[in-house]
Amino acid sequence: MNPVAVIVLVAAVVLVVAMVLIGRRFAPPPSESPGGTAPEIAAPSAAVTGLRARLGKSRRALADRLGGAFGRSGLDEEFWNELEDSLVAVDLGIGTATSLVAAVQARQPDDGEHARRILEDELIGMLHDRERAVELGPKPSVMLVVGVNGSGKTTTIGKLASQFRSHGKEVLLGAADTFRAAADQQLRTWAERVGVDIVTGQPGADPASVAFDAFQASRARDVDLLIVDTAGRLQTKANLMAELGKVARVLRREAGDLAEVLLVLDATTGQNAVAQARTFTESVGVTGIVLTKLDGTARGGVVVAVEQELGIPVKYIGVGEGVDDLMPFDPAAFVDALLGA
Ligand SMILES: Nc1nc2c(ncn2[C@@H]2O[C@H](COP(=O)(O)OP(=O)(O)OP(=O)(O)O)[C@@H](O)[C@H]2O)c(=O)[nH]1
Ligand SMILES: [Mg+2]
Repeated sequence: MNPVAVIVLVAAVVLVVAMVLIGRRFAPPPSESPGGTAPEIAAPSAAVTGLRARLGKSRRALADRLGGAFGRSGLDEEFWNELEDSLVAVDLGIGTATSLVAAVQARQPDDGEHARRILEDELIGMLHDRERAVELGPKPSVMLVVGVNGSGKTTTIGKLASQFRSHGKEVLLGAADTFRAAADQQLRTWAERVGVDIVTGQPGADPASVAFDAFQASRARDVDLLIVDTAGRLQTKANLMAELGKVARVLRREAGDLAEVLLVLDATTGQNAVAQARTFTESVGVTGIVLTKLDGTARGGVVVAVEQELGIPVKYIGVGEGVDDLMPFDPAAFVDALLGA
């Protein structure tokens, strides 16, 4: 080849390479879809993003277990088994997990992501249609708060008092936990912190008589809401459950009806929460559940198990130890926070 032809050829190659590079540099970013428009992805609401962050461990546990499964294109036997195992592991309970998997299967999803969306839909369906609003009745409304030791009753009462207070309600606290030393001091600290009054009894006094005194005080002071704290007790201790029954009876007799009997369940206890809910309901007629410590567990699914098996609505969830770490339970935000893509 003569030298001139070689130079022309080299120049042509350099020119082509340069044009390709320049073209890439200034090319528009690749579009997200063949049609040239980015797919619409709804931004999660503030409630969902906040809850996602708070649910920490529950969310990661489900995501870790299910992330791989949901990424699949083919849905074989192994996929369905993995899905069921994951749902059991986050404490949905075997019965609920099995019926959920059957429901998702019946809707014949095309792939893992489709199955995830159907699961979300089925879960929300299961949690739908329950009365979760906490309404105060005529003054004074009474809330009784019960549960096993350390489930978060006193802390929840502090958070509730703060919320009602910030909505302009006059709140009084009744310290009917006369059993544990320093229990009334703990409640008093909360009362001072949120700026409400408290009625206490002598250590060892009959909790029903403290509840009675607290109710009389709430009527005399014309407060909107009396919240009565009780000592933690195992649902298996019949004498302590009978004592609690008496507190509820006295308050019902005085107040006519109770605005709420809230059972505080610690989400970290997993499936035992269902047994607790059953016995407390038999003893005092629980009207709503507060599921605490959802920030520290990989077992958020117990929410669904409790509602499915007992039909008692979860009204609040506790997501931390701070005064503002109590949220009304919102099924859609909760399921999205657990399963959302
Ligand atoms: N992380 C986390 N901790 C919580 C939550 N709710 C309560 N706690 C903590 O759980 C512990 C026990 O809370 P308490 O409110 O004393 O529980 P209790 O049911 O009143 O306990 P007893 O009166 O002894 O039966 C405390 O350290 C609280 O700060 C929550 O939602 N998240
Ligand atoms: Mg307490």
